[in-house]
Amino acid sequence: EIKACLFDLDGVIVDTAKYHYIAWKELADGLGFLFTEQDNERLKGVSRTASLNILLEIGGLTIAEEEKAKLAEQKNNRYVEYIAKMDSSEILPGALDFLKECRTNGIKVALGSASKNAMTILNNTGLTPYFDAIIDGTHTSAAKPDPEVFLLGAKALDAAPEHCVVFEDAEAGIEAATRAGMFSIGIGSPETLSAANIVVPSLAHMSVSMLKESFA
Ligand code: B16
Ligand code: MG
Repeated sequence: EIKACLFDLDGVIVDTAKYHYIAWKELADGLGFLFTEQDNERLKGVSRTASLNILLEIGGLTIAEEEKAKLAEQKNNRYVEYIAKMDSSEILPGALDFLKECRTNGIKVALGSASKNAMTILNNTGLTPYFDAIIDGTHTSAAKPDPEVFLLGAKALDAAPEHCVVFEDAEAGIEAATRAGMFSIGIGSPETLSAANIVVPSLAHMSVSMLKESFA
């Protein structure tokens, strides 16, 4: 029986990956190296600090910890400027309808995001009222693939992990769901998300009846 659905934010509900990419690219430009869209794939679902470390590895740079903190802040300031302009038009196809459909069918809904900017994004897109619980990067101490974010979500909804379904676009997120003992639905391509229980291209391809069939 499905009692709760837990949703990743970036790449599942909204496409903020493009803003993360532009902000990281600007940082790389400033540091004097090229950062491509392909490089950016490695940053999806990964925390800010871990993302910076991957970026610096790509640029072949070794940088002191205090300097790293400044660079992460610089990137975040740019990212915050971009997401400040977001509105409901940036909700991904099918996402809002599916959130509503879950609740109509008595399934509770939680956010499970690595982002420390999740509340800004939810408020700007008008999505905050559609969640029964919100767990983001400000509540967690361990990043995905650690299961913490989803376990906290399940706890907030008072649902046991075996009654929870996770929707994720990143490999690290699918691993986190599996480690939490939850059913996982990959949003994206089956090649990158092969560890998920099932994979669909987007939430526009998902319904509660389909979910119940695959969960059974
Ligand atoms: P912030 P998600 C993740 O969000 C993003 O996918 C990832 O690219 C980003 O680095 C991470 O949040 C941290 O975000 O810098 O805003 O705290 O996919 O877990 O919703
Ligand atoms: Mg994501």
